[in-house]
Amino acid sequence: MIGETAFGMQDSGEIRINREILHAGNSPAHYVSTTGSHTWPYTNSATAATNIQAAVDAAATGDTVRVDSGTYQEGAEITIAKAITLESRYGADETIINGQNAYRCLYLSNGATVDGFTISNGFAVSSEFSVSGGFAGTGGGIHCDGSGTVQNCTVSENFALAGGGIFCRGGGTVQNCTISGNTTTGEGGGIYFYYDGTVENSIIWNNSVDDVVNSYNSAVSFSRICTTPSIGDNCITNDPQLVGMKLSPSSPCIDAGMVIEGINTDIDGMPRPLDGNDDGFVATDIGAYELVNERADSDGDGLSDSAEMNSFGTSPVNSNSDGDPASDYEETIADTDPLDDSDWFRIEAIEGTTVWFQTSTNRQYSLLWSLDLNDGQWSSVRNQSPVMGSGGIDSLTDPNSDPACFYRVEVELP
Ligand SMILES: [Ca+2]
Ligand SMILES: [Ca+2]
Ligand SMILES: [Ca+2]
Ligand SMILES: [Ca+2]
Repeated sequence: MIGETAFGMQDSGEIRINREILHAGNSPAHYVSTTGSHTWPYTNSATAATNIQAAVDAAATGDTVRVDSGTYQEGAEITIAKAITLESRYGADETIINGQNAYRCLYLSNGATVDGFTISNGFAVSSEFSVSGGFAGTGGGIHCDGSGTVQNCTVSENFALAGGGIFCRGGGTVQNCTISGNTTTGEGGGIYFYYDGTVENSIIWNNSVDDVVNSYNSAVSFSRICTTPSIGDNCITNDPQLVGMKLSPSSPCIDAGMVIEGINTDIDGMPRPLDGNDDGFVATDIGAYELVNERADSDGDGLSDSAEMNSFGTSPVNSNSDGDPASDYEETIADTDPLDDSDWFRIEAIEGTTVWFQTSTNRQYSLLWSLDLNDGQWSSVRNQSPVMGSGGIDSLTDPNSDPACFYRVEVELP
């Protein structure tokens, strides 16, 4: 077979086309799913790649690779050597990159970002240089080579000759991560910096033989870290009281962290910051997880954070989740949909002394009247008891047509 390339005519019995190095047109997102059809360029859930590396290879600078829940064991380290974002769709608890105790989990360079994964069982022991160019025996979980950002990840049970969890060589940024239970036989059980790097709002605790090594005391910025011994500004050296990788309610990391621009959820997609110690002030927790305090009402709308997330599905950091004229609290009282901006309790029409309004079968309604809107005095209409809603448009009529007045409908639990 004869073909022409930039180097002239070539004669070969075989032509190989590696399309995976080409960008797939206008496809800013590429998908990964264990149940995908693995159809290049993996631009939706149905055609998703079944391994992360394939979708990374199909992505171009600025693209995002979105990964469905699952455990990804790809038989070799995942190399991301371009400025793309690899993110989990449903949080780190459900999205695991597992090195099978045989190879490093992730290699990052050239501005790659990883967001929302559990990184575990990575293994880096070779004294050789790896295929990707980095030191092969460093960073059992993740190796950042010159750059790379790791956000909202837990890094645990990884092993390397240096930097058991993470190794940063000449750069690398770690934000809102919890790094615990990693091991090295050298230095930097949790994380090892070899010149330059940044760590913010992260827990690095209970790694062996140590947590953090900043070799040559180079220009690494540490802010709001929980580790020991103390390093950087506002370091917490007390036990973070981890339960698994989450915080216990008495952890010193609760409300002790910093807001990082562009990150407004925790590792599980929980909005942050929340008021974790119920002192009336919201603040980010250190580490990957934001703790929900059973009593706290972070947005001050009258509903507790836990009730909003577990019962109503409303935002614990927004007093009016759907932006309609009624607050989350008012909608729960009126039994309207707090996530539908076309649904809130209101008077639909008034004809004479009859008032029309949308009702719920779980609420009762009564008619109030006032002679003067300015004095704010409202009274129940005489000779009328509250009525249960029908679920449709209902009405209440004031049998007293005199004197002329204003009306209001009150809704309450029966
Ligand atoms: Ca908090
Ligand atoms: Ca609330
Ligand atoms: Ca709310
Ligand atoms: Ca609504």
